[in-house]
Amino acid sequence: MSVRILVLHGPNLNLLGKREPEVYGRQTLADINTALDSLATELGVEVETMQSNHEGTLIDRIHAAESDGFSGVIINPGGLTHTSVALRDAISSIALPVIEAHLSNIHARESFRHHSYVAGVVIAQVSGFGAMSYQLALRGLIDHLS
Ligand code: CA2
Repeated sequence: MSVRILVLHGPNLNLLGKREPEVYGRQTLADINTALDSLATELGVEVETMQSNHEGTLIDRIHAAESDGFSGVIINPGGLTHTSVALRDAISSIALPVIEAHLSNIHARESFRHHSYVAGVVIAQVSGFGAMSYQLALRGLIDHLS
């Protein structure tokens, strides 16, 4: 059975490509997911993607990730990055490696985006490469697992 990676997109990321293209680019979430699928095939792994605007739904998926058969998780927590102790606790409660991905460079934006609650409990943060942040996160996670 091949390695399976769970990719979680947090609140408002369903709006990608439809609003604020100057900040987040023109690619839609569907475009990002399709590109991730292609890279996964190239790397010989499987990805499952999921977007939710609800903190609890994301936390439930994180809790279940290991029993659902995933080997690792990539998450863009969206605005929850800067607010959610609960999301951090969920990530820290699982044994799987987790990578934090951001489209924009959160450290070059407003000061309230400079702090990430999850950064201390993930194996790496990829920030600022646009849609490619997810691709780099997948490559890094697969390298980490092998
Ligand atoms: O750069 C990222 O990936 C972020 O996680 C995106 C979040 C933001 O709160 C973080 O600071 C950085 C925002 C996601 C909302 O995306 C939108 C896309 C289009 C239009 C409006 C929001």
